Amino acid sequence: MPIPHQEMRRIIKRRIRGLEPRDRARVLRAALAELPGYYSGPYGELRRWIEAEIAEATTRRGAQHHDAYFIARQGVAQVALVGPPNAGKSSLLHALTGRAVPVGDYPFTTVRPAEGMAVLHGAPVQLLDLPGLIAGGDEGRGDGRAVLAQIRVTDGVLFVEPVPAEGGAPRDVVREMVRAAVPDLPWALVGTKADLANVSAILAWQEREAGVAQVVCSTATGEGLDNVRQLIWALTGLMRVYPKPPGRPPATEPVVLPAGSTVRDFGRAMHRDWESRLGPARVTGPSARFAGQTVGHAHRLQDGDVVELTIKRG
Ligand SMILES: Nc1nc2c(ncn2[C@@H]2O[C@H](COP(=O)(O)OP(=O)(O)OP(=O)(O)O)[C@@H](O)[C@H]2O)c(=O)[nH]1
Ligand SMILES: [Mg+2]
Repeated sequence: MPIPHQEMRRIIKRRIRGLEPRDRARVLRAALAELPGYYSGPYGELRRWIEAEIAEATTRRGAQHHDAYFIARQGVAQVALVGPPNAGKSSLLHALTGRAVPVGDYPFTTVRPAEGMAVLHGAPVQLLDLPGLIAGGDEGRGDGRAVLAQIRVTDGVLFVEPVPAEGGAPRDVVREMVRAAVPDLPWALVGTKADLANVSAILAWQEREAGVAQVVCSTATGEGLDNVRQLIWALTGLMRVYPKPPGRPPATEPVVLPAGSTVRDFGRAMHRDWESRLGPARVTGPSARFAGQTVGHAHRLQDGDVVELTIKRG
């Protein structure tokens, strides 16, 4: 049972009182990482408040240098595009978010992290474009340490690697290094520049990566980009639940919750006072055996469910 959000805000305020901006930003980031993953409802408000506080702490003079590299999380999840130099990370960020970032046919085009929002199933997912990583980055080669520090606070890693045009290249050292540094983060793999590889090279790559959540794409032709979006959504571990007010059609805007959330979690995300006043709920969608099934508070919802809550008078 998470700490109620008002109490959480008080605790955070107390923790940052009197701190230098740089320490304040550090404490705030840690607090953000502890929050339940709701985007809407009271925890969503709390999240936005913390993000605004971080922005304020990091734009003050004196804090700038330390935090120039750090991109605060926005949207429902932050996913990092990670890979060797020249892999097509920035091209992919541009293709998925429209954000104009430098793209170049040479390594280390990207020298600072950039971000963009990919709207996936109506929910804003923040993608980070990071400088390329090289072997030894964990010992500080390139900007490896700073890049790994940013990866550590994201919600998932999307490894970006060109599909070897001739097939048969060895497994990537970057992947091994990052997975060793952040063993708990979920990850998936995108093979880029598919337009430069022939069919047998693509099949060989897919076969070598069998068992890994992976897709192949090309930002030059647009091929596979929808699959990349699906892969990112799955990586976030989030699901959409559509509230249905009694006697009215379901809302078009979903509430975004962590996968595995229950009716009780949904009620809490909808309104801070509802959790203790929940009556039975009616569910239509993937988690329901039939449309309008009546379920209890512990019922686990699934992506795409429509839920009608009954709220007892308080
Ligand atoms: N043919 C083809 N070229 C691509 C594709 N994606 C990227 N490129 C090219 O590959 C080169 C590197 O692309 P970037 O997006 O800058 O790669 P990056 O991974 O961000 O590189 P760094 O920032 O240096 O780490 C550029 O010349 C791109 O135009 C693709 O799908 N097909
Ligand atoms: Mg780049």
